Amino acid sequence: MGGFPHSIHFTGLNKPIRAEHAVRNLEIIGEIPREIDGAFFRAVPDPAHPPIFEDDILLSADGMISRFSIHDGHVDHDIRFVETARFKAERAARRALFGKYRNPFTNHPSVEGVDSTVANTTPVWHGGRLLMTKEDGHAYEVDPASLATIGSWTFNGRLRSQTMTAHPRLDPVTGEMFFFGYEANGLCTTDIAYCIADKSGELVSEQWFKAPYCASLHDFAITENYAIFPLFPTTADLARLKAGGEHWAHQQDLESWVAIMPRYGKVDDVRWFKGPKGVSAFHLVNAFEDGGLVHLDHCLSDTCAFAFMREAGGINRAPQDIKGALTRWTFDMAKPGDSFVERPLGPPGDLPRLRDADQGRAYESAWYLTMNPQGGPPIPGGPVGAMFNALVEVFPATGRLAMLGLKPGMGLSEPVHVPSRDADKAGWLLTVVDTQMGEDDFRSELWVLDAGDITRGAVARALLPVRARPQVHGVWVSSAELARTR
Ligand code: V55
Ligand code: FE
Repeated sequence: MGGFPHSIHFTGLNKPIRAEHAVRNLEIIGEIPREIDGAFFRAVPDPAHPPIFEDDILLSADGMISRFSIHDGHVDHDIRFVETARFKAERAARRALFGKYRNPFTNHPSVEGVDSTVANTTPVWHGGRLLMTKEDGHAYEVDPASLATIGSWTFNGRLRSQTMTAHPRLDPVTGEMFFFGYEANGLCTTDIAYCIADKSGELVSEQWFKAPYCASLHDFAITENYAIFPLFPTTADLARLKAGGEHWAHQQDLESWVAIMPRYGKVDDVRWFKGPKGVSAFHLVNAFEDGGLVHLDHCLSDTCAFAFMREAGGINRAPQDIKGALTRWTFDMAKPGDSFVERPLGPPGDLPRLRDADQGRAYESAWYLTMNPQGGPPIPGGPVGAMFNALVEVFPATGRLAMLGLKPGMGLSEPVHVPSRDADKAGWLLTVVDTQMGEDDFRSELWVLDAGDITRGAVARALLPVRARPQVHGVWVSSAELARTR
């Protein structure tokens, strides 16, 4: 085939850009607070080549690493492809060689055995290394200064799991990184690897356990004493893959499960709790302990957010008919049994951001993206095809909500939090905001918000001279931390 498909995954804000660039001194409106000093790294999927299949999706696009460097009120932007083995093979051939999303049976025979991950989901900073992750494979290490790709990161060859999540959890007190890999023993296997890296980045623990089915295990959570793995019934099937089908199909009639184990304990001590049928969450805000209770706060929906996963499961549901809420599941660890209590905490949404220091602890507030009732129809773009147009701060203990709703024709991406030097101050949020100017014409800006009062809107904006494609996740790394690069 010739060019890019005309589907939502390749048009509008999702129209491929594919250009690596370095822009110095972005035009600034307002004043960037001087205490913001560091780098905002973002994972931006962008397909380097037109796909083999017309129905290809954004989740398959090659990872690009974007960086806003902020010093003394100035902002620079750089973006480069992560040069994965897959990217290099396709670049040499000047065409796509990998087929459908995570289906190796649809790949060109010339790439058999070539690492297929696209490293397009989350930039992770740990142990002085910058990693670009994707849950279907190993992370790629990237040089945080040049953004050059260093190579596949397997913890010095020690990680046995064939995969690593894009959502590790970093303990703010111990500096450890807790993470997992699912399909750890290969395609469609039910093995989950639960791993811990110490604060220097060395793998110190890897244990495997079995899941009741091969679930799309996108995120997990830690508390001071537990590791928590929620399994939602979006499942993989080898026969379907061999027949050229989708990796994932959502199963509306299958139970969800939550595995909870002592975070430094043995996987044999996993306790399984049975949850509602057919529900789905990709992102967890946080988990924490409250006496003998464990609370898990997450972005829950009554079905899967991705249309292609619903359709593969025979579910016909319009996006506007999907119901959800920011939801708390509470587990009483002192009681036997496999049940738990559910209550809503906030409006439906996704892409939550917690202060790093609150990870695994009781927290006062967190932020996530939602829809502004006054924001008009969402602008097309992003992995699910529609951009969020409001940011909310939720205070679970009081139920208070603060909202920044964008105007019609605007959308925003997951924010990062920049702590203030003054511990009493709330710090700042950084988020990329896109505004539709014409049919295929968008303007992209980096907004700086006051984390103590998001309703004020941007306190400063840095204007990109070219449109940006939607990011997935991002991370803030201060200059002090970057000085610890290995
Ligand atoms: C997600 C994102 C992915 C993926 C699977 O946000 C799930 C959910 C950007 O890639 O491959
Ligand atoms: Fe994610």
